[in-house]
Amino acid sequence: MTEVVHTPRVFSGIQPSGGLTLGNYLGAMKRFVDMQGQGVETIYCMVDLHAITVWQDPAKLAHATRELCAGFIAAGIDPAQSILFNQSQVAEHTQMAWIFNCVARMGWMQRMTQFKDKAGKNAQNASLGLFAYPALMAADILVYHATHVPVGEDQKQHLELTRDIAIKFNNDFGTEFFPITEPVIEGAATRVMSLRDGSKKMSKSDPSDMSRLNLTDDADTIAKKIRKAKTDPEPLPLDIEGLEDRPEARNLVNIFAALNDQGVEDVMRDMGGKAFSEFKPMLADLAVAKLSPISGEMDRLMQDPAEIDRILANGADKARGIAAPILKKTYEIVGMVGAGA
Ligand code: AQP
Repeated sequence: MTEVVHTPRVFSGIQPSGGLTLGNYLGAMKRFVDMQGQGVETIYCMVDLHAITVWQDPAKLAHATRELCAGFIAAGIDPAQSILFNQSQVAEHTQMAWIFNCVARMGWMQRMTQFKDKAGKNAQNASLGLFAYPALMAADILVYHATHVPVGEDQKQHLELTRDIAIKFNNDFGTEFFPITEPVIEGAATRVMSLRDGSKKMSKSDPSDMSRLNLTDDADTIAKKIRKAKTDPEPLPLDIEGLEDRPEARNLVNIFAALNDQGVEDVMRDMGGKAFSEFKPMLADLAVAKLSPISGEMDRLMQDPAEIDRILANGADKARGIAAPILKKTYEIVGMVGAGA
């Protein structure tokens, strides 16, 4: 069999499960922007079907989807250069997910740490959708034959599962139809941690608003959250090695580096030895300078929700144009009558 070479294509998604956090911005969105305009097709999705794996108030879900779209555009995603849409408008995602539900094994899903974290002690009461989430995520990616997926570190396990699904499908059906997708996890902020607990990731759904910076926070709120961020009593160490075993200090330094487009070593060269009382206001100023223009632009875009809906519908049309033939071919490979017609 001749080896199939898949054209490079980037896909990634974010759940409209609440406001955007600094973790989503630095771990995902900022890197989505970097990948745009590099001569590779970029597809970015508001994954509303993933969001409903845990309860979402319908009105809030619609608002969060539009706000997320505004966030993408405010952060620098250009709907003329990237395909920008919400998942539920392209039915091919769920159709492909069913095929993958039948390829993935129960044991694979049971190993997923995100399910264990989100379901908590009450796994029997979690939705079936939360359990099957990684198969839908594999469908999101593979229904576009995406070869590269920029994500934060927390999504690594799900991407490995996507690769396992592609490999098993290809083996089962004797084909090389699906690419073996590469995760793109790089930079200082692939894992932004909670401001209240350096061992937990910063998350939209953390019950404490003080644990995260939201892209919609105003300057005073950002300064207050950073001032109150948990730290230890020691000043910053003199070098990067000194950050080991100091998760809160390491997190703030990582955030500074990522916001300032610097390496962690460079930040330590400039900031090593400073007390937190000196470093935190500098971090707050930097965060305000970088995030305020984004939140201002989000506000402006949210004044015209009809325009956002037009952008999403237009993006969905373009997305369907890629996904429909890939789904059709998948059905044909699986043996569904009528798929080849
Ligand atoms: N703390 C983080 N550090 C780095 N990257 C992060 N991402 C999320 N949190 C961090 C990245 O953001 C992208 C979108 O994530 P998502 O919204 O699909 O779901 P998530 O990873 O579960 O994010 P949240 O904020 O924790 O949402 P909830 O609370 O609803 O579960 C992904 O690329 C992710 O890596």
